[in-house]
Amino acid sequence: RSKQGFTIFLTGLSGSGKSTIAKVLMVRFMEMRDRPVTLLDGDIVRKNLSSELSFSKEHRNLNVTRIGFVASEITKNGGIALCAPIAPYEESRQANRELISRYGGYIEVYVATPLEVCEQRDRKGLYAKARAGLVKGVTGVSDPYIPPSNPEIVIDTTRLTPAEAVQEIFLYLEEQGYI
Ligand code: GGZ
Repeated sequence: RSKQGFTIFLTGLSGSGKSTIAKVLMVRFMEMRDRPVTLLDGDIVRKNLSSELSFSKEHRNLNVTRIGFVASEITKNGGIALCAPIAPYEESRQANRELISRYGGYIEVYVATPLEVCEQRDRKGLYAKARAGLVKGVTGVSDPYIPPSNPEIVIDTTRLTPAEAVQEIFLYLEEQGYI
C-alpha cells in the first residue's frame, strides 16, 4: 500500500469552513494511526510563523509559500500536512503545488462558500468591521480572492456539512491511492 506523504491545501474566504474541515480531517487521520499529521491552520501560522507579516499581496504570498515550505518538508518525510490559509493568489498556490508535488501528493481543496454566506456567519466580526471601514483590505470585501483554476476538489459548504465534505475528500484520497 502507498505510504507516500501528501498535503491537503484548503483555500477559501475567511469563514468559508476551511478550519472546521481541516480539524475534522485531522481527527480522522489521527484515528488511522498511519502517518504523522500536522495542521497548519491560518491563524496558528499567522501567530507563530508569520507574526511580522501584513495582509498586503506580497506578505500574503510570503505567508502562503512559508506554509508550502513546511508542508513540503512534512510531505517529503512521509507525513500528512493539512493547510488552511485563505491563500487568495494563484501564484503562491501554484508555487506550493510545484514544490510539494516533487515529494508526494498535493491536493488543493477549494472551499467555495459564497461571500454572502461567510458574511452571514461572521464568527469573528471581521466582515462587519470591513463594511464599517474599520479594517481595510479584507479578502472578498476590499481585497481580491482569485479562485483556483484547477483544484482537485471543490467543496460547496452550503450543500455539505463538514462531515460530508471530509467524506468527499476521503473518497478522493482512496480513489487516488493515497490512503
Ligand atoms: C483577510 C484577515 C484580515 C484581512 C485579519 N483579510 O477568520 P480568521 O480572521 O481567523 O482568518 C483570517 C486570517 C487570514 O489569514 P491567512 O494567513 O489565512 O490569510 S492569507 O492566506 O491571505 O495570508 C482572518 C484574519 O486572518 N484577518 N485581517 N485583511 N483576513
